[in-house]
Amino acid sequence: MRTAIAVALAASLAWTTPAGAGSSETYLPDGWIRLHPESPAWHGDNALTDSAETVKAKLEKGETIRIDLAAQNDGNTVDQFFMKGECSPSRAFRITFTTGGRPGFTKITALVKTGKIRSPEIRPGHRMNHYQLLAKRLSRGRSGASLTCSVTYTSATDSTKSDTVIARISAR
Ligand SMILES: [Ca+2]
Repeated sequence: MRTAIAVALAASLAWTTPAGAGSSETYLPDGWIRLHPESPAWHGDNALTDSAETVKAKLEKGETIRIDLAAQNDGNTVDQFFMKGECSPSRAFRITFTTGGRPGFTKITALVKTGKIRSPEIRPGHRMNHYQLLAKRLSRGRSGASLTCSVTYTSATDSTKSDTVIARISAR
């Protein structure tokens, strides 16, 4: 009897609170980006437009720069974010996406391109920051060559909510 009541209650709750729709819950990924370690300040906090969340770097031949990627949950409920990275084609640079930190980084470039990176659950006001973009200028990269990478975070609950940060890399 107790089991039957519990099942009925669960069914009722499921019916009265459809996930993400028609409720007061809000979902909003807020992407951040920074040059590491030259510019410790994040760009893009509370910004949802490209111009406010773009970093630029010029690289010498053989030079590699690390760009840190993060996203804060600016919604009012727990959410997960999908992350997708896209870069314009260029033979002048090698782009690698990584995750981790100590004791080392793991390359996840192919997975980032698919957009199937899914964060753990993030509470409101908290953020994920375990991804990096590494850009290396190759020896064949001529001066003036450039490419642009965009990284988009999308709410796993409400796919209409997303935010994109941008890195513009050029050869000095
Ligand atoms: Ca942002």
